[in-house]
Amino acid sequence: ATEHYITSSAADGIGTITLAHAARRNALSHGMMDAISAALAGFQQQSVRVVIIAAEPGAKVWSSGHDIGELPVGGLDPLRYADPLEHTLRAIRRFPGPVIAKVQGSVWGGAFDLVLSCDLVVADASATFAITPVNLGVPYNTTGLLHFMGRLRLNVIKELFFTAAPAEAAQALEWGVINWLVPAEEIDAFTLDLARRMAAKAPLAMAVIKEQLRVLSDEVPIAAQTFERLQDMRRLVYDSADYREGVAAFREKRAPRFTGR
Ligand code: KGJ
Ligand code: KGJ
Repeated sequence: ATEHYITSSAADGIGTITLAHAARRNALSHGMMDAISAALAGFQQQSVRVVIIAAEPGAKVWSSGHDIGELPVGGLDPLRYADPLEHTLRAIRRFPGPVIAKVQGSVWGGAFDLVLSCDLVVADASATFAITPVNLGVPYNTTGLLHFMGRLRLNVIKELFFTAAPAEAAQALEWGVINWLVPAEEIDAFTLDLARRMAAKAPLAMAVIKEQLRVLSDEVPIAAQTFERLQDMRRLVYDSADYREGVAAFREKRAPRFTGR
């Protein structure tokens, strides 16, 4: 297929990825994820120092999150290590320079995880953030929870996950999701200036500090048994009738009827 997912460009050490799949509201499909991962790999080849990930100007939805049409039903873990979305999150986290999310419009589900995987977040007042696995009956992955725990307080994480309600930009600023909340008419210039200032700094020191912070915040040691217990608990969820119902209800554009089974 020749679907067009993103545009990307690089100049003066700054790479920009623009999500450009409006028909699916920038859903994080396999195709979209491969495009972002390839753009990041290309930037690394070109010695890009700082990356900006944005949506197209005027987009009401920054990204609608995991492509729900690609969520597997029939006993498969929907958020595996090898999932294309997980691969892209790792590519962002391991990119050897700062990645800035420039957020205008609504951010849903896995796209919230993607935003938190960026190093800094600049947003305007149109930005909202929702994490929605309980709308679909998806057992969120442990790595993903750790991404939220690396940035937010437990009571905030719980409110976000348990309500699945979009948090407004001002709230997201207070909660620490956003570094800078700026007026819409200033966000492009502001973000570019921030990127330029970082792009002028020593790249090797920057890359190593980013990697040190990633390792220190990601690597939470737990016993093998404990991890396997969590995986078994998650399996009960993605094997459930409720998970199939949640995915079917989205496809059929109706409210899900959950039973707890
Ligand atoms: N995946 C697949 N297709 C999607 C998605 C998605 N996430 N979001 C939207 N689409 C499709 C719709 O099915 C429509 O298809 C089209 O994009 C426009 O959407 O009917 P079609 O044209 O064939 P829609 O809903 O008509 O657009 P809007 O009215 O502008 O609403 C935008 C919304 C983003 C509010 C809405 O599409 C929506 O609620 N999408 C789902 C948001 C969501 O819950 N995402 C989280 C997915 N879950 C996760 O990421 C994870 C990891 N999780 O654990 O749950
Ligand atoms: N180390 C050695 N000499 C210094 C330092 C320093 N950190 N800071 C100032 N000096 C010396 C200057 O070279 C001048 O020497 C004199 O002190 C007065 O400084 O020309 P000389 O008289 O022989 P200056 O720059 O004329 O004073 P001000 O104009 O008042 O400016 C003060 C500033 C603090 C803004 C400026 O000196 C400056 O930017 N200093 C460096 C600040 C800095 O980046 N420090 C962080 C160093 N790195 C670290 O601590 C670490 C651990 N690190 O990982 O990077």
